[in-house]
Amino acid sequence: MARTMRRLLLLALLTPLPALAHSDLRGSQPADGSSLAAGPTELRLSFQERVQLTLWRILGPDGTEQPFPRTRDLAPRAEHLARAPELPPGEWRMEWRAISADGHPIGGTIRFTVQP
Ligand SMILES: [Cu+2]
Repeated sequence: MARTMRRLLLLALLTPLPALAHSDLRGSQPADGSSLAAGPTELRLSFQERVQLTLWRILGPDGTEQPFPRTRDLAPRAEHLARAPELPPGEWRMEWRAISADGHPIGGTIRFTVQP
């Protein structure tokens, strides 16, 4: 019994804590679920730690990608900025993928609406 308890304790000590795991998205511009009176001028992804973005794109209502200029510097950083392309009214999706500070792949989708 004592041996089992010791084993469980050891297992608990060796199991990594999720809180120390990967860096999550802290916020974005546009914000997820937001409804904008006009198209955004700037795009931003903010993370808890520095991450290396491997994908960042905007998809329109019909699923086509709306290209926007990215910096050539792909260094890991906590804040990723870009000048927004012209986004006509409709429902948009901003997709991103990154390598988090702990080396794990992370990703997400931000949905927002540009009002007519
Ligand atoms: Cu992780």
